[in-house]
Amino acid sequence: MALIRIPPSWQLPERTVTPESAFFNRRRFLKGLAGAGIAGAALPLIGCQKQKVLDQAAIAGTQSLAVTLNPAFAQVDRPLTNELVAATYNNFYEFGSTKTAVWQNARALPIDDWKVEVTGLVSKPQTFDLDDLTRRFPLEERIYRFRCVEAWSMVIPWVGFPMNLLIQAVEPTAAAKFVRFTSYYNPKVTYGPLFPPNQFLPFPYTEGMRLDEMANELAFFAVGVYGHTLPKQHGAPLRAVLPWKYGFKGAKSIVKIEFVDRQPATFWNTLSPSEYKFESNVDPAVPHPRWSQSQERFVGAEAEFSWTEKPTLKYNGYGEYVASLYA
Ligand SMILES: Nc1nc2c(c(=O)[nH]1)N[C@H]1C(S)=C(S)[C@@H](COP(=O)(O)O)O[C@H]1N2
Ligand SMILES: [Mo]
Repeated sequence: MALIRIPPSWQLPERTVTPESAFFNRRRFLKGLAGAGIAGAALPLIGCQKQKVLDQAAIAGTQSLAVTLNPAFAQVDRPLTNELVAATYNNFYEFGSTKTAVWQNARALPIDDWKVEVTGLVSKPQTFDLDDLTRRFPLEERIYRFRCVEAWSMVIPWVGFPMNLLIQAVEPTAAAKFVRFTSYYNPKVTYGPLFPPNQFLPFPYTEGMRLDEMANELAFFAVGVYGHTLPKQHGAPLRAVLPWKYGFKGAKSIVKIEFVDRQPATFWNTLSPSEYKFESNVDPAVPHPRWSQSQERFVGAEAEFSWTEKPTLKYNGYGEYVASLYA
């Protein structure tokens, strides 16, 4: 059992407040004027992160996966994030906007008998269950940098398979130019940052990318992390991992994958297009409208919530793989 100390919010410098959450809270405040009861009830979510004792409960229910580490992605220039820190500091707005509480709320996600529908402009549309995916596509482990648009970062060992294998299996037609991912959504389970009814946010969570980006070697579907199946808060049983893009591009708990001919509408881009671009490649030279992206807080090398400042790298350090996509 590890003891994790989350500094009270008054100990955090201003720049460490969580901007995606802040956006939600601001929005909740504005929209909440129309429904003051809901807004009032939700306000205690803000700034109540004190001390928290962590134990293996955060990764309970996962099953170990036998995998080999892909030598091309065997290490980065910094240590792995502590598993229990990663498992207790999550963005998954379907389960609230308090990062340290998502792992408990996400226990409600029903992941048995999961189905992923692959549809749209493909020659072989198919609905996969999890066994189909893991039997058909050999699993491998990859250690990737992870960079949230909020300027914190981690290093995570994912288990999964390259997205390109799925592309080959469903054979997109010549008309397919983009892909869109849709996350699980059921307002009875995924009540989101507002208490229901939640009519203001464009759920279900959707994300997307160009087809040639999806075919890039780095683009990855994760079914596991740290050598076992994904805990629910990380987006079980299947989530996207795109390490050269900001973390919000990696949709969690995917139920649908659609191949389309036009750039699809996506969750964050719909909410605030100037802040959350469709492309959203990590770039230290392009500030978010409300904060700089030149530095990041690398989180969790210790078994507690702590960070070290690091310079942000263009494409999150993956330029040799992806820069040619944007030439
Ligand atoms: N469905 C869904 N996917 C999501 C999110 C979300 O709120 N809902 N948050 C995104 C954001 S902002 C980040 S930083 C990562 C966080 O992944 P992690 O909690 O596994 O570290 O998930 C991304 N995928
Ligand atoms: Mo994020």
